[in-house]
Amino acid sequence: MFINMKDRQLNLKVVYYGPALSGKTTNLERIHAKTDPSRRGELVSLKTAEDRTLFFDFLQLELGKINGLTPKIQLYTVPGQSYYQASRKVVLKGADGVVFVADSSPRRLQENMESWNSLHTHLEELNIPIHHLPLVFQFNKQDLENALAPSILTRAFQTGSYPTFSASALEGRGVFDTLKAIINGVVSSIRN
Ligand SMILES: Nc1nc2c(ncn2[C@@H]2O[C@H](COP(=O)(O)OP(=O)(O)O)[C@@H](O)[C@H]2O)c(=O)[nH]1
Ligand SMILES: [Mg+2]
Repeated sequence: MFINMKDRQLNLKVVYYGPALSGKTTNLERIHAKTDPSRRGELVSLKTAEDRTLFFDFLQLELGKINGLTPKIQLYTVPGQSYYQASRKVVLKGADGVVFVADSSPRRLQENMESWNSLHTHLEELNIPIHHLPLVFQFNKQDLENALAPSILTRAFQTGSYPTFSASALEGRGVFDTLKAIINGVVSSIRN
């Protein structure tokens, strides 16, 4: 969080985290495509030649005023490939909230779990207590014929009290439900 008192702006950072290819970039592309251009910036993507996220994607949204401040939500994604450990940690720094984008494909369960564990490790290293951080789960790729049911994923991740959303970022389902939930979580944690 960063408050610029002069411009009465409140900058909030939300990070889309998850294994490689779970659909994090697709979420931001959907949000970008469906948000009024007057309320959003450009989608900035740093990609490799194979269209993979190299460092992060970035999208800024503007919300209605809160207590006289204009909140700007900055959405980031992390690169999922294991050799980008260090950049994942850098992107997480200063996060006010996290969306964990899980891949519902049964073949990706192991990668999901590794990514979920690495999130815990990074937050610990950054001294961010995970239980104080607003976090929302998205079970993406629910359109796949063999997608794992949300009840199975809920159990696998032991999501506890975290909000969970079924989604197909590809079809545009669940993307804004997820976004609204994390924004609500972040805004109410700041109010406290
Ligand atoms: N079937 C299906 N494919 C998806 C969905 N979301 C993303 N994808 C595909 O998964 C691949 C990786 O998506 P991307 O957003 O680049 O993943 P990232 O590595 O997490 O940023 C792309 O081919 C997407 O089109 C989804 O909801 N359903
Ligand atoms: Mg990506």
